[in-house]
Amino acid sequence: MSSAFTPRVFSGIQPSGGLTLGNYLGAIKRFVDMQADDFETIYCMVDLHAITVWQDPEVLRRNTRELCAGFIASGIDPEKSILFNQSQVPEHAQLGWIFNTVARMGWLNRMTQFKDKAGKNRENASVGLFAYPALMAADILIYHATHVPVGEDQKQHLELTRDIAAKFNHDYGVDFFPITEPVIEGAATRVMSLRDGSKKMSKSDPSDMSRINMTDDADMIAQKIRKARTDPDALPSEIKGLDDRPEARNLVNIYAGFADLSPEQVLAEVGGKQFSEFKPMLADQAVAKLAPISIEMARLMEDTSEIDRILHRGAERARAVAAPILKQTYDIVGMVS
Ligand code: AQP
Repeated sequence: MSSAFTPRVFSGIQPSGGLTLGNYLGAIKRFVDMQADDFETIYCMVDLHAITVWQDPEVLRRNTRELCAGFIASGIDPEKSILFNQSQVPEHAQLGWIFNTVARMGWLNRMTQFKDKAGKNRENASVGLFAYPALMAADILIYHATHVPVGEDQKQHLELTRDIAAKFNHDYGVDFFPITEPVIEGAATRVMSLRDGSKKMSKSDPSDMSRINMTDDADMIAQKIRKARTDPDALPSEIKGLDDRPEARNLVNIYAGFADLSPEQVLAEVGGKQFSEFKPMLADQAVAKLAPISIEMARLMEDTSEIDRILHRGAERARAVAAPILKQTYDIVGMVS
């Protein structure tokens, strides 16, 4: 990557439902860590992405505000980081259109998230769902972001973002967009469903028992962990012992994510224990970390005017970065202004 670019972090989350433990460990917790490092940090509620699958307008409004509350309650400081919702910075959609002309059909056809989300009824999926990764590339590159913290499921979209930047630079003979670094780190980059260790934990899974929601109270968190699917064996002491045990591996990874340990370190501590002993330990960790966040989220949601003010101010700050980059892009492409 060219060193001409200022280190800048961008990432987003869809307000397509309530936040899950997957979003927390895979994304938000790491957003907070990067805020403390020497980066400019820009975090976004990607509402334009959310509507690629139909959303009830009232629910979308509530989810956007609740997501903002989740960011703040988890430790994102709206003074330090730029926090806003995507639709209020029109440069995202404008650059997204340019990238629709750069991305190739063949590239988008390979995206596994589209295949998973469109399911068998692909003919009936929205065009937006198909074009989603080009808009995601625009979300990142409209800020010349150099680092993007995400969960494992977004790896392919970030590779596409790099391909789009490289093709744009090549087609127009410039070195304008950075080749962004994905930051996929830690033990919990892919938190799995509590009911099925082969499926990603997701906000849109029909089973509420499959996930921990950031708004769940302490009793609910403990109950979901108690009922999480496992196997009858004790936990191994070595990581190899988790091979072919996806549910056991998932709970170990979640514990490691909360405790800021590696899975190896967790197994050194809990190897030999039965799940009847390990699950309460995990529940204690989860409740200690998540319950204060959910209480703070509820408090922030009591006065949404303060959230709206934060989003409005965040959008202004974001536009100040995005507008000159869009203008330069238009100049490069040949738009008369
Ligand atoms: N299970 C997960 N484990 C680790 N990271 C995860 N992320 C999501 N689920 C997990 C990360 O959270 C960020 C925001 O994701 P998103 O909400 O924008 O989209 P998604 O990945 O499609 O999340 P969901 O929960 O599965 O949403 P729905 O159900 O609406 O499709 C990303 O960094 C993602 O990697």
